[in-house]
Amino acid sequence: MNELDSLVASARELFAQAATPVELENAKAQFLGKAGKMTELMKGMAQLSVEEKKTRGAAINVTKQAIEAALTERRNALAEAQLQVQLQAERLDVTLPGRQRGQGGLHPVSLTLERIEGIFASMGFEVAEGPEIESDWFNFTALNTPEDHPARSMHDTFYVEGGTPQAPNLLRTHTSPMQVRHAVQHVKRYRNQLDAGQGMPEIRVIAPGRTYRVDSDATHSPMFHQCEGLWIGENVSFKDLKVVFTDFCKTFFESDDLVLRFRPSFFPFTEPSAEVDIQFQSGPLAGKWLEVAGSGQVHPNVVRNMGLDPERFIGFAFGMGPDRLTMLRYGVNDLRLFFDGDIRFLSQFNK
Ligand code: 2U9
Repeated sequence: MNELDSLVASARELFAQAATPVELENAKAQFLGKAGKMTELMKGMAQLSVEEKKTRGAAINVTKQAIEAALTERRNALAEAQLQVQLQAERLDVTLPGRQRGQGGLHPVSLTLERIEGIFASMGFEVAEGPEIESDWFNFTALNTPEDHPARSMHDTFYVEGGTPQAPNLLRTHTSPMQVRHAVQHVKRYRNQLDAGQGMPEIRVIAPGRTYRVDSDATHSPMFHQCEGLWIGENVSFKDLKVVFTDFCKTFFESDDLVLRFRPSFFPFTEPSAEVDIQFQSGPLAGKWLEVAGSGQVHPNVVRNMGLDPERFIGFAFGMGPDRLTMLRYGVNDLRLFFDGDIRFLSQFNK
């Protein structure tokens, strides 16, 4: 092998040993750089004759081209290797399942409210919804709540801006004010008929929604839900309330195997009043009396505040706590779980 061929061979070898583009460029300098082997060869031509220069020059050129070709080949090989490494590192598995958008669901208490509304709607009750900021009149006075009742103290109720200094607006402490609003509207609509000595369709309405009281522990939240019901007509009796409420409980808890008990109680807006307890005859809650609602005959003053004559119209009302009904139905023992917003808890109700 002549001197030029071995130069090409050693260039190939050095280029092959270069593991990175930087090492390769350093190796290149040894051959093609200003102080490299090729420059040295060119300088060596100075003493040659014109004829010798021609053949030697052509041979050197071939050598140079061979070295350049070897360099290009190695550059490409290194670039390709680097690309492979990068591709491997950034590899995407396009066969993986895509990221799904989370599917939302209803809050357990909303599920309960929907159930309650559905059951009462099937018994001819309308659903009335309205303001959570109420006036003193609709929340207390119209409902026969005396000036000195503890519920009216700053200690028990959240007062807000608006209203009058003597009777500021507040976050409603029950949904009954909505039923007063509904009843007033109803009576207004049939006023002429009533004044002409004719009747009016019965008022049958439930008011579900958020209510607020200054209270917070394992069984009380400052925001809680209520669903109150009202039934007013000329011929409604406690018997009707018992039938409706018993039917409701059986449908709600999906069991015919339960009994109700009406226990005397007191509310300013009803007289007489009763707490409603239920007892399951079978299943995990069997035997215990569970308080599920309050009820009573609407107080004559409240009937009057709706614009009706209490001598002619009689009404029955009930109120229940959907939060507590949800706890009973699903066996949840801490009310706060419903309002902490922990998705691990809440998602269990939408399976
Ligand atoms: C009008 C007149 C009377 C609704 C009633 C109750 C008894 C009652 C509680 C249930 C659980 C409140 O959230 S709770 O603690 N409610 O005990 N509610 S009678 O009486 C009315 C409603 C509207 C016009």
